[in-house]
Amino acid sequence: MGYKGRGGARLYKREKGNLMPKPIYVLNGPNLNRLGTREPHIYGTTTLADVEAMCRAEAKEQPIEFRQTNSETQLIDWVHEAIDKGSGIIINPAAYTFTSLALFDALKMFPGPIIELHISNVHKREAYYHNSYVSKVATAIIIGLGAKGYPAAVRAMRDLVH
Ligand code: DHK
Repeated sequence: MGYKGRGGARLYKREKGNLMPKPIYVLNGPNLNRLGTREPHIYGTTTLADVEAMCRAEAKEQPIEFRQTNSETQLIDWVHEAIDKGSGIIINPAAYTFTSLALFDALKMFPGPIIELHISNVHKREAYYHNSYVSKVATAIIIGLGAKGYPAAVRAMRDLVH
């Protein structure tokens, strides 16, 4: 078994008598719905729908919940949902990474592995992108691999939750 910290035993749910892996939650924050046309020199031209397809292909039989919101409240509510129904969280909180103590507090309650993801290398960018609240609770961080960071995160998370 991979991930032993934070109570890894919460990875499966019983469905019709069978043990089914709980889904990995892939959560995306504000403005990522504009991926593909949003500042392509920074974020590339891959759309969020393309990213979802790449994640589902990499996940294979592992169920995933792939979501995006511009709302901080909605993002926190999905973290709460994952606490009860998920095995792992991959999260690109976008700008909320650097502003939201509330999101940080929500993620602190998650008993499974958390991978923080950023498409761009935020450490090569403006200083207001340098202090991540989420990094303080993340198991691992993937930064600067572009859209390809997402399937890489799914591959890593599959190892952590199996
Ligand atoms: C996306 C954003 O929207 C920015 O606020 C972050 C992140 C960087 C990304 O690179 O995926 O700072």
